[in-house]
Amino acid sequence: TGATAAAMPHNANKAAEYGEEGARCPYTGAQSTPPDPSVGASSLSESEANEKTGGPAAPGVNALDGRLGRVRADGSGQVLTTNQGVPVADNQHSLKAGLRGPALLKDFILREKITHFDHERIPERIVHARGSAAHGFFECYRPLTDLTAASLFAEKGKRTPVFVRFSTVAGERGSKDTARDVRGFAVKFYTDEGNWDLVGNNMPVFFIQDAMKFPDLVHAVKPEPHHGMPQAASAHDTFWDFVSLMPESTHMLLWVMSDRAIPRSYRMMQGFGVHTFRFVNASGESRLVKFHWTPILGTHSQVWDEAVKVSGADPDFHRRDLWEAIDAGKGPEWELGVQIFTEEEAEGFSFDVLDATKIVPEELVPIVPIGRMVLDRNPDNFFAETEQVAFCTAHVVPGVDFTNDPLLAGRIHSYVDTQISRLGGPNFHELPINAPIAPVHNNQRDGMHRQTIHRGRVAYEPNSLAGGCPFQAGMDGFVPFPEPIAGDELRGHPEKFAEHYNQATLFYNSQTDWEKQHIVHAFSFELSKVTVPAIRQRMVASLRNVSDELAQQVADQLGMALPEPLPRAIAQPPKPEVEVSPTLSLTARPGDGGVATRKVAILVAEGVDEGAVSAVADALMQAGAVVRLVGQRIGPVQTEGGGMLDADASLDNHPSTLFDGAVVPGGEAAVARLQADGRALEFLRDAYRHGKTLLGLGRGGQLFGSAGIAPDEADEGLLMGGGAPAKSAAAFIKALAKHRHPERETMPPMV
Ligand code: HDE
Repeated sequence: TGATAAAMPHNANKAAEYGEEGARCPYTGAQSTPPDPSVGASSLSESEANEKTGGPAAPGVNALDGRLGRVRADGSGQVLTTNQGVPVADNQHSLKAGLRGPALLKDFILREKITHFDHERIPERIVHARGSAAHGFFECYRPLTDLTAASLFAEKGKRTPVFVRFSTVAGERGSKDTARDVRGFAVKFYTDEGNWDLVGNNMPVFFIQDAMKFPDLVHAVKPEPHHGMPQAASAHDTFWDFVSLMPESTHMLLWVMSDRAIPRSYRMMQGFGVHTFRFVNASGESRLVKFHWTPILGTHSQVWDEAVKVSGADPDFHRRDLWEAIDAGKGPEWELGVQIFTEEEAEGFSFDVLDATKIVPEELVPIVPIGRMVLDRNPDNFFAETEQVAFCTAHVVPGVDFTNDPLLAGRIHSYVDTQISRLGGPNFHELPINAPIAPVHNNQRDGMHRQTIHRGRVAYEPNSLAGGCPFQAGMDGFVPFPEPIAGDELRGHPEKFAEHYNQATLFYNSQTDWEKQHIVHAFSFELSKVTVPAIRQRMVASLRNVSDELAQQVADQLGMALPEPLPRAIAQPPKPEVEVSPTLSLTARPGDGGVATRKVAILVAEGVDEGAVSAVADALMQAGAVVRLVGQRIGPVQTEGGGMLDADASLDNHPSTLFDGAVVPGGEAAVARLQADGRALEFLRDAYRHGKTLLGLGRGGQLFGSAGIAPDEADEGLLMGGGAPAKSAAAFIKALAKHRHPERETMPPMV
């Protein structure tokens, strides 16, 4: 029909009105066969029992994948339609009364398109607005039935699909990835007994002890309300005003001012459940539990100057990193570990395990690995999956229960509540990304955007008309742990909550020297942005209760005298069990020692030594690293021997902050060109200053001298190779696996 229509005037009776041939005919798009009604059809029907009954997926099979497949749509080879499935003839022009006349109200196609567009945005999350997510699975190492009835921990090798979203906290949806901030680490387990959301962070403690203070904390850290600044940053008056008046936040401040707050990658950070939870076994016995995710790649971070520069060079740095690694088949993996202890043990601790500003040191209760999580599939659609996923701390399964942590109590309410306005009603659990794999049957009905078509006339229980169905599961269902409660109704907190500094000191004293320096620098930087001197004073006074060494250095950096320590809430703080915990240093978890997915730049210019480039590139790629040839511009580069290389990145579009290491090959002419290019010198200076692994081959070494970088035998990450490039490459790979060489840092930087 398309061909015939194209040859004919749109309205044979009014041919003259349509002007020249071609202007008048709406049927200009390619015509194709009508859409296949089965593609993209959404079915949440209960009758598809095989899809909804769950059960352990076969190893290697993600049960969620099949379920989401039923709602995927793909327009390839399909005709364009309205939302009612009516084929659209012309997607270029609105309907007008005459070519130069007014658009017509009856153009339902235009109106539908624009109306839908007008409503494309939903409210962003009030916190954790910016995030990235991926699919994967959790695999249980061994049955944990003695500890918990949770079905995902029932058998060795059992796999449960997961969807995991990482996020920053303070920034808006379009803000940068590399802000100094806490990172969210939210895991949705689609277990065969319902969804369990473990909504954690990359730091094991929190700023506040009680949910009552959460809106205040968030209002303080978000952009200041009068002018909406600063974006995705805590370095401003209102944040420091609030936290300096809340000594309970001090321990968390130490974490946030450490390099934990500027991770190299989502793939290289730990995750923590933060609160103390409960495991409950089938006999109703309960143990207290803390959850820990440990990345196989180790814990690695950026340095501040680098994070600042990356935020300009690639605001999507972490999103891209996660996406590319999964795309390349090298998805990240974490081990899940638990600290298990009894209530009696907890009572003996010098701190309260219901206080989310405290950790349970590993020296006190070791971490036992119980399973692993692999992220192996990127979402198909950012909005449908990453944006619409709704994590709720209230989503627990039989075998997992809460404690009376007063921060957790507020969260159990908040997350469900926020989804109702964010996702537009109480049926957000039916969105494909949120729908459990386990069957859903109850008498909840109706509400905005209801998908399920409930059959029958019974929507109540007890009933006889439906044979009593759906019926209560009894002891097979979720039975809350019968914790005895005694006490008067009152507002207040337990005694141990009043000790605010012991673990901040523990954290500071457990860091390496360079980590301590980064903490000093972070406090100094953030407080230097505060405009009211009294806030700075108060914060430094508080730091005196953590460490005089820390407080003195920060005071020096701020050009102020050391104030008197802030009065403590309790005069005689309890003596902590553990005073140094080396596991709190980033260096405690160096990773698997490999360089897979690490990014390396090889600087090339006309006249580069091609043999050296290929020897190093081959060795790096064999080790799994990602190699980019960075030229003065992208495109072909003639080599010393007359060959051709293709520079796939340039000094402009790929500054050194986007790489983990850099190599400068020889080739006299190439080195001379780079010596005359300020961008190449800046590239090396930044890479050096940020502790990256560097290799100069042959004359390539001279470029370092031009950049002001002196050879240093003691620096393991600064290699000058005079011999065979392959041998130098091996040394480079070994140094790259160490991630960074912070020992070379000086304050102020000398390069
Ligand atoms: Fe959240 N938090 N939070 N939070 N949180 C939200 O829920 C809240 C807290 C965390 O990727 C919101 O769906 C309260 C601690 C993550 O979608 C909201 C309190 C921890 C995410 C909310 C806390 C977290 C959120 C905003 C104190 C670490 C992102 C949108 C009582 C254990 C989840 C949403 C995702 C998101 C409330 C404190 C982690 C408003 C009231 C402690 C990872 O419901």
